Amino acid sequence: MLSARRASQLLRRTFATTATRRYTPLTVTSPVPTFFDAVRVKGFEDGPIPAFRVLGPEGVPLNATGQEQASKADLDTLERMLEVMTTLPILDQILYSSQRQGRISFYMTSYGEEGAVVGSAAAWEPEDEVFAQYREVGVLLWRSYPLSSLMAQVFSTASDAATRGRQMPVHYGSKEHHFHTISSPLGTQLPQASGAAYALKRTPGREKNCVICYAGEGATSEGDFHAGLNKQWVCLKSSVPTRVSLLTQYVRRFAISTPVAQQYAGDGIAARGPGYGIDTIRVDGNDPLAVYLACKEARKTAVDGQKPVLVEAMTYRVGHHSTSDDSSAYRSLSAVESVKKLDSPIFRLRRYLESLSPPRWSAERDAAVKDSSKRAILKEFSKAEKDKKPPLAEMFGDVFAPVEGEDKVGADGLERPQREQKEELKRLIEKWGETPAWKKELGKFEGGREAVLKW
Ligand SMILES: Cc1ncc(C[n+]2csc(CCOP(=O)(O)OP(=O)(O)O)c2C)c(N)n1
Repeated sequence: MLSARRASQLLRRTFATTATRRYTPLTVTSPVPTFFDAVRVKGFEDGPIPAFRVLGPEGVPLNATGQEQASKADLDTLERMLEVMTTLPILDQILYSSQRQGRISFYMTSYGEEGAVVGSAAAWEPEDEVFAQYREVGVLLWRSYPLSSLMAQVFSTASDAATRGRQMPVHYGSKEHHFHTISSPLGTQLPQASGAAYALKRTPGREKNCVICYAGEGATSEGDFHAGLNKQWVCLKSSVPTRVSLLTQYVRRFAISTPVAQQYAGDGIAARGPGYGIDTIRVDGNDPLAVYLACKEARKTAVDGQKPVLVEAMTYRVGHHSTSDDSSAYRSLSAVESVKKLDSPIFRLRRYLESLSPPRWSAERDAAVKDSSKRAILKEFSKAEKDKKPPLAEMFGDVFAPVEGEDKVGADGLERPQREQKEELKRLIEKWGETPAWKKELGKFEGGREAVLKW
């Protein structure tokens, strides 16, 4: 134990030395008051931060420089990217309609963002730790996450290893695939990612890995975004690609119904990177090739340079926010249709691969990929739909970590609030369990009503 006097001496000495070490004399001064409100990029001083783009909307490299950039991408990787990007809308269509039919409770699609999600996923190493928001199932597909696990999560079955049937659909997680379980509250993943980056830095053998954190522009208005970015200055080992809806300044982008015009007043999210001393790039998120190249470079900077990187991918959510949303209430359907027609990331990459000599994609290949993906998805869908959910007792566990010697915990390992909830459920099931509606629902859980009566 330090005496108060000794503690105050130490404090004074610490502050004194820190202040001396940190003091930097001002080297650049201005004789007149100079205010500024924007980040200026060399060569683009007069306008907003430029977006890196290789392929135009028709899938053609912009010019000779674009051609040179495009040639840096490995063609097998681009082909696999297109396979996954082609599979995503099929998965979305099946799961979205199944929610509409009442077969699952909730869903969120990736429509329009396939290039930003899969293009970035392809740039990471398989053991890089991913903290996603919720619209990045494409990263899991890229990492060959089994469709059986995906369906188990969506249908909350007993085989759902990540969330044991306790979470809403799309809250995937897989230790094996280095994909941390999704959290619903916006921004949660940002400080978590910074913490994980710090842990990686201290873990022998993980020196060549980094942490990836995805966030939409709505999430970047949370305080956790700023806490996370500031913390990365210390962690020095992660990259933060954010998804920001939209490609041109004329199409509106949304966080549910909040348009970007109400989300921030500055030049997007990229403008914030330099404020935290972070290397930053803005990329056309609907150009999968540009996203891939930018993220590869970002990863190299993060790992070799041991520092954080911010990648802002400008894309557009063409689907509704979720199955709980009807976006026609806040944006015109014709605007959405025109983005779909004029700025499809899938079309861009497909056109590019078809135009190569020899071609790396064709109408036949496209049809074959769609057909086999649909079959594989439907097979696992049908199986998971029939699978039982975990026993009802499962829902009460894992709320609090067990504390050794803690007498509040009962024989079943539960704390008082969970024990009371469990008893209440048992009471209700004893009373109503035989009514047709309850009987039908209880039949979906392993052990059903009988298991509950034995509690
Ligand atoms: C802390 C918190 N506030 C509000 C919500 C409700 N909410 C869920 S998603 C969302 C919009 C997020 O938009 P964005 O980050 O741009 O991602 P997008 O859905 O557009 O991909 C909101 C407000 C939430 N989940 N958490």
